[in-house]
Amino acid sequence: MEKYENIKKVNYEGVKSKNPFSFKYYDADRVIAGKTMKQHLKFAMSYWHTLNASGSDMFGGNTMDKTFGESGMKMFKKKADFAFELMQKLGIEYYCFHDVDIAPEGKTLEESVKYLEEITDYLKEKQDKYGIKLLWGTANMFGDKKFMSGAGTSCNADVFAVAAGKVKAAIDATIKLGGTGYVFWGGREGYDTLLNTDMGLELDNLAKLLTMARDYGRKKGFKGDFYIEPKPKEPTKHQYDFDVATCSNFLRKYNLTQDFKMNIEANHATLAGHTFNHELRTARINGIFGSIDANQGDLLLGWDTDQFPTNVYETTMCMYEVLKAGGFTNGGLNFDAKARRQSNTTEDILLSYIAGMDAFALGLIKAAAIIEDGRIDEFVKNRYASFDSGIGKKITSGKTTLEELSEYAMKLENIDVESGRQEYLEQILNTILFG
Ligand code: XUL
Ligand code: CO
Repeated sequence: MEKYENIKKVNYEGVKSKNPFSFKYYDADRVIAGKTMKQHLKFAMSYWHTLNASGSDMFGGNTMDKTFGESGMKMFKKKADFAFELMQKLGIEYYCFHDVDIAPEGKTLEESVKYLEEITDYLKEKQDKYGIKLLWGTANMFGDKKFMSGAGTSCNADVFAVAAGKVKAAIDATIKLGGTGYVFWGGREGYDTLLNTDMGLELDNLAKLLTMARDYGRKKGFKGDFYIEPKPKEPTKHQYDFDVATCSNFLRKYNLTQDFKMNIEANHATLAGHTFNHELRTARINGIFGSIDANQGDLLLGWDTDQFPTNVYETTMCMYEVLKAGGFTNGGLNFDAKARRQSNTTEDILLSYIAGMDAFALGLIKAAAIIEDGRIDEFVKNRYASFDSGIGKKITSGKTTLEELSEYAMKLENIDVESGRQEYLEQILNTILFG
């Protein structure tokens, strides 16, 4: 990695600019639908991809060096120095981390917690100096070999206890740094074969871990949101937190809906066979929309590629859902994304963030334009107009019975269902996107 001193501030220069190190759409203080772009988008840097991912894959080693020529705690301090300079140069005001992203791992939990305390002192100073905030924290409970059968769903009670200890320390770190969220991504909480799995016990135990985390956090004064991050597969064949609908059912069963919302990741949505906006919509209508892990997958590949998001159709429909949900409260847009293995320079990190931030800025502009234009919302409203009065109104307000509906239906002849007009609506979307 190059020295951060070489990174220059990235400014908004507009679409005509040919300067690769400028924003073409992201104009932080521009007001869209009543708020600045910065307030709407709440961009966050993911520590793991940006400071740690080094380009290795199943077939080859690192293509990037992110050690800063150091090791141990010294290296992690250098990473922090770089991270805060990078965020400042990009105008990113939030970041997210796992415990192991920010500090060395000790041989015991006790040793790891000591390192975490030392580095969070350092990060706190940096936050104050740079005016940068923590969006959310989490604990990595999937990397170490003891987590091979899961953490909260492990078959081994000692592993469950270590997981609980890690969650406690990561919640402490999150509170200390003023984070407004705490994430549970299901790591290896799932199974590879039911032949060796007690699914009922595993899910009950997972709920116990989440409940204890909630109780501990609240006791310590944490007022932010707890999040579950749905993902259907990878690393296990079947992850329990399959998608938003599955997680919603889990939260209801275990009485956790008051404190837990969804952290929705685009690439996880497509792995589940859904669109990103399907997942966002499902969360919105269930009152559990919380935060976003912004990235994109490759539909020709069957795994979690965590690419920087550049697909403007997706960012537009995402921001449409965010606007309709009333915007972020404790959540934000965390770039859970990494530069490709072949994009292996410091410049590529900057260019990746610029591309992702611009794609979301453009998505926000276009989403606001769709709402302002009104034709799509109006179409949907009119499509269901039969529920606004008469028998339809009786159905939606719960004031009818099967008998009454049957009697009503007996008298009906030739029912014409309105055209869905999909192509017409897609054409409207294109004219708004491309002018
Ligand atoms: C894994 C993933 C994680 C979570 C945090 O697919 O998305 O990085 O976001 O643990
Ligand atoms: Co994620």
